[in-house]
Order: sequence, then structure tokens, then C-alpha cells
Amino acid sequence: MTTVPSFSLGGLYFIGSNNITIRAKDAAGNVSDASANFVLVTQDATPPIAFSFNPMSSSNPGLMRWTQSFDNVQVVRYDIMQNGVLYTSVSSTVFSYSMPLGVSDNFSIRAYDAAGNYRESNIVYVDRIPPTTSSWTEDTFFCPSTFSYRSEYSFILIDDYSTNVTIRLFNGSTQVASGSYQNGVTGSLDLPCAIGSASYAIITDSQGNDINFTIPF
Ligand SMILES: [Ca+2]
Ligand SMILES: [Ca+2]
Repeated sequence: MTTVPSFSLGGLYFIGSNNITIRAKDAAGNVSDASANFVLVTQDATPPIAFSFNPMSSSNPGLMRWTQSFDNVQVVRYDIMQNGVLYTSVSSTVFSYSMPLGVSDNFSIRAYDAAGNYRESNIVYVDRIPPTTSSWTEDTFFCPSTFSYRSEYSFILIDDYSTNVTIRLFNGSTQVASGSYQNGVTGSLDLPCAIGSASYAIITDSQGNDINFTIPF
């Protein structure tokens, strides 16, 4: 009775073109000539593994960093996607992008292997749009101790991204009050009697984008 020998090549071959021959061996250790060569072509269908993209940096919003991805063969490049469109390709896990002020975009990274399989990172919104402000009102209160008036300002701070927006009030070049307020929610700042009022504000989002706002009173 004749049986047809078989063997699984799982894990023993390379991705790509493999030249394979067979030799037969008897119990005494005699080895046959090699069979005819046949070519086994295998393709890499496994994409690189998931990785993490977190570029947000208040000191440099355009500095993009991500963790390294790995592949069953090799990660050959990273594509930087801007609003879903290829911006550029790099081989490292860091890229410095000169973000124009006033523009915010969605970015993601795709890790590619040589066969064209890719894994896409999380999408990150890179904020370069400064905050705005609205709804300013001023209440004034008499200070008996100094026979002068002090101001209390109410306002709304608005940003395209930040959860909280910071405001600093200035009288001349001196900072006289500051606070952090929820995006889009009315806040207020009191000035002490010794200061009285403020002339302008610097309003900053969480990514360091700011505006210089003249207080309208
Ligand atoms: Ca692969
Ligand atoms: Ca912003």
C-alpha cells in the first residue's frame, strides 16, 4: 500500500518567493537526489499592529509623535494623513509639521508593510485656531477704603478645541487677574480695589494659541 507523504510548511517559509525541493530518505540513511524545484509564492496579508498617535504639545502643536508599530515582516514607512489625504511619508516615528496659525486639521498616521497592508492610528485634531471671546459686561463697585471704583468683568471664552480657556487681564504691562474657564460658559473676574480696572486681556487655548483682546469699556 502506498501513502502520499505530506508536510505543512506553516511558519517555515518566507513571505515572497520560496524555492522548495524534496529528498527521500530510507531507514538506512540513504538519501535520494533532490526532486524537481517548485516555487512557492506566499503573500503578506497581515497588516502592522495598532499603535498610538498623540501629537498634542502646547509648546509645539506641529510636533507629531507616535509609538512604533510592528509587522509580521517589516514596517517600511509611515504615511501622515491630513484630513484623510496623504501629506507625506516618513520612516521615523516623529515628524515636525509647520502648522499655519488659524488652521486646524485632523491628522492620522498609517503604518505600512512592503505588501501594502496598513494599520491606521487614531485620528487627532491639531488645533492652531486661537480662541475668541464674546458677551463682555462690566460692573463697577465703589471701594470706600480708596474712594475709587473697581471693575468686575463677565465674558464668554470660546475655542474650537479646548475644554478650558485661560484669560489673563492686564493693566498696562502688569497682569492683574487671571483664570481658566470652561469653553463657551460665562465666567467673571473681579479686580481688587487697588487695581480698579484692566485695559486688555490675553486669552489662550490649551494648545497655546492666543489672542490679545482690548477690553471694550
Ligand atoms: Ca505584514
Ligand atoms: Ca483653538
